[in-house]
Amino acid sequence: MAVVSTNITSGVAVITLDSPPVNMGNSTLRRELLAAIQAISVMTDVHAVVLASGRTDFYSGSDIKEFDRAIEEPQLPTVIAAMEALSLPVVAALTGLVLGGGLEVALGCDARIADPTTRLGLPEVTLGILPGAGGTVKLPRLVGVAAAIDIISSARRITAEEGHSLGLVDKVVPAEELLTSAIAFASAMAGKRHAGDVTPPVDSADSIQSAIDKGMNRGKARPNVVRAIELVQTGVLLDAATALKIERTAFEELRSSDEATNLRYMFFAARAAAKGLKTAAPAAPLTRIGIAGAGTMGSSIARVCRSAGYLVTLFDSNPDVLARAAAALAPDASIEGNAGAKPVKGSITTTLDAHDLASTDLIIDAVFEDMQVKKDLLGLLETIVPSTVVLASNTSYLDLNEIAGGLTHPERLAGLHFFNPADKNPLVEVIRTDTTNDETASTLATLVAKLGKTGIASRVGEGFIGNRIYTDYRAQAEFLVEEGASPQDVDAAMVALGLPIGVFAVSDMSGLDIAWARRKRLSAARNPLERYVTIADTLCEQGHLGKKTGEGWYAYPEGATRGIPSANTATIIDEARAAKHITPRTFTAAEIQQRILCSMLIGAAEVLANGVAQRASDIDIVMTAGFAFPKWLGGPLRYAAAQSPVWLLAGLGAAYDSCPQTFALALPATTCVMPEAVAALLAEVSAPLA
Ligand code: 3H9
Repeated sequence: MAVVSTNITSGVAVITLDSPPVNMGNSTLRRELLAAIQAISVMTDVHAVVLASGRTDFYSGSDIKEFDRAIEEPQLPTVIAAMEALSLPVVAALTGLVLGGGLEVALGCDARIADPTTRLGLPEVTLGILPGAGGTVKLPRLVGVAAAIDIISSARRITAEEGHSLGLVDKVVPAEELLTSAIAFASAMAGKRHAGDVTPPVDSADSIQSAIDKGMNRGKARPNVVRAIELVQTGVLLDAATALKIERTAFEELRSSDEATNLRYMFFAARAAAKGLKTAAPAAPLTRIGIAGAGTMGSSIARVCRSAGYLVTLFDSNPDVLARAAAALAPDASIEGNAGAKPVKGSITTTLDAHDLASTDLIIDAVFEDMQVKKDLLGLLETIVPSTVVLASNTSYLDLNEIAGGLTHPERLAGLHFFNPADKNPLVEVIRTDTTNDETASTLATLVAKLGKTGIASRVGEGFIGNRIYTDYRAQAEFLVEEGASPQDVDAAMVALGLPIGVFAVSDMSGLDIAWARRKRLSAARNPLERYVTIADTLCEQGHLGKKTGEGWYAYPEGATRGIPSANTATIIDEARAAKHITPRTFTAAEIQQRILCSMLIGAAEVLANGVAQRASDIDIVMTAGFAFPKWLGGPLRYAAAQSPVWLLAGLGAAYDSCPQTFALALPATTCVMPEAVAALLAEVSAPLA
C-alpha cells in the first residue's frame, strides 16, 4: 500500500502522507514523497503544491529505529532539497503533530497553514541529537534566535496560535477548512519563499542570553544541547547551504554517540513500560476521585488530580490536618495559581466525613504508612462505596497482599505508589496484588497516564521496585562510609556520574527520622547476620535529623542550604569503624560508583527474579524517572551493561563481599562466575533496538 498519494485539484497538486499510525518518517515515506515531488516537477498543468496529511498527525518525526545504522536513502535533507528546488510554491497543511523531521519538512515548504489541533516541536535534544534536516538553520530565520533556542532546547510542543504569533505558521484556520485554505493559499502565492533566505528578526542580546541560560539549564548542558544552541547562533550568520552542511555533520556525529543510543533505549523502554501496564479489560470512567488522608502526600496527590481535571474530594478525620491542606490547596496559594502556570481544570472539596467519598469513582488511600491504619481505612471505605469502585493504596513498603486479604472485594485493590514530592516526581508504581483484577489495573493505568505520570507495573515485594533498588544503593553507600569513604566522597562520586544530588544529601533533606522510624519498626525481623551500619541511628539518637536540625550527614551552619562536612559526624563514623575493628581505607570515585552500581544491579536481578518488575528496562525507567539517575546513561542497568566484564565481575564481587546476606542473589560472584540472573538482565538492557 502506498503511503504517499498525489491528486490534482484546480491546478494544485495535493500530496497526501498516509503512513499509519502517526506518519513517522521512515525510508518508505521519504522514497514515496521524493518520487511524488519528482513526478510533479515535470507536470505542466500544475501551478502549486500542497503537502497534506491523511491522518491525525501531519508528520511525527523520523523513525528513530533507523538511527542505529546507516540511514537509508533518500535521506530527509535530499527530500526537502527536492521540494525546495521545485519551481512551484509548496504549502504545508499542518494538523496534529508536526515534530522533528516533520517540522523540518514543513520548514522546507514555502508557507505553513495550520489547524488548531496542530502541535509543532523539535524533540531531538531529548534523544541526544539535534535537528538534522534544517531545524537549527531555518527555524531561527523565521522566529528569531531566542525563540528558536527556546523551542529547540526545551523540545516543547507549541500550538498553532503560538507558531503563528512567532512567524512560523502563516495562517491558522478551522480544521474543516484546512485543505481548501491551503490550496487557496498555494494558488495565490506568487512564487517560492525559502525559509533559508529569510532575514531573521532581530533579537536583543539579553533575550538571546536568557534563552541560552534557560536552555543550558533545562538541557543540563549536555553536549548535544550545547551544540544545538551554538548552531542556532552561528547558523544565522552563515548562508543557509553552509549552515545546513554543518548541522548535518553535527547530527551524524551525535546520532551514533553513546548518549543518543542510551536515550533511544530509554524512549523504547518508556513505550514498553506503558504497554506493560495495559490489560485487555476496559478502564472504568473516572470523573470524581476521592483521596483519604490530607497530609503532605494526600494533598500533593489531590493537587495532581485537580490539575488533570478531576473533581477531587479530600477526606481527613483530623480537622487540623485538613485545614492545613485546604489552605495549601486554595487555588491562589497553590502553584496553579501562579501567573503563567497551567490553568486549573478540576476542583478540590475537603471533608471530615468519610461518607462524602460515597459518590467518587475511585479512592486513593494516602493515610499514614501503617498496616493497621490502612486496613481500618480500607475496611471502612468498603462499607461506603459500591464494590466496583477501585481502591488504590499509596504505600511505599507495606504488604499489599496482606491489606487485600482483609477486604471483602480484594480484586478492586491495587497499590498506587507516588514518589515524593508527588506533584513534581513523575514516577508512579502501579502495584498488582495477587488478587487485583484486570479492570482495576486498567483503570489505574489510565489514571496514571491522564495525570501525566510515568506509570510502571509492579508486583508486591519489599519496597516494590524503586525503593528496593534505592535501598541497595543507600546500604552500599553506608558500607562504603563504614569502610573508609566520607559521606561527601560518596555523594561527590555519584554526582560526578550525573546524579543531581548524593544519597546522604538527600537523606539530610528529607530528614533522617523517617528511615530511622522504619528501621526501628523492622528491627525485630532483621536478619542478625545482615551487615548493619549504626551511624545513621547514632546521628538520630543525638538529635541530628538532617537539614531541619542543622546537622545530619552534613552540617548546615546558620541555616545554610548546602551542607558542609561535619566534624561531629566524622567522629561518629570513626567510632562506628573502631567498634567493628575496621581499618579505614580510601576509595576512588570510580570504585564508589562501581560498588554502588553493582549493588543496584544485584538488587535489580532479585526484583526481576521475584517477578516484582516485569522487565529490566522498567527498572531503568524507575531509577531515571523517580530517582533522577541520568537518562543519558540509560539508567543504572544499561550503564552497568556497557561496562567491561572485568569491571562487572570485580564490582559484583566487591558488592557481594560487602554483605553476602544483603546481596544473596550474587552467589557465586566471588568465584568470578557472573550470576545467571545478572547476566540475563544485562543481556536484556543491551539488546539492539531494532
Ligand atoms: C527526528 O525527527 C530527527 C530529525 O531532525 C532527523 C532529520 C534527519 N521512532 O508513543 P506511542 C512507535 S527525531 C520509532 O505508543 P502515542 C512507538 O514505539 C524524531 N518508533 O503512541 C510505538 O510502537 P509500538 C522526532 C516510534 O500515540 C508506536 O510508534 N520525533 C517513534 O502515545 C506508537 O507510539 C519524536 O521524537 C519514532 N520516532 O504517541 C516523536 N515514535 O506500537 C517521538 C513512535 O510498536 N514519538 N514510535 O510499541 C512520540 O513522541 C510519540 O510516539 C507520539 C505518539 C506522540 C508520536
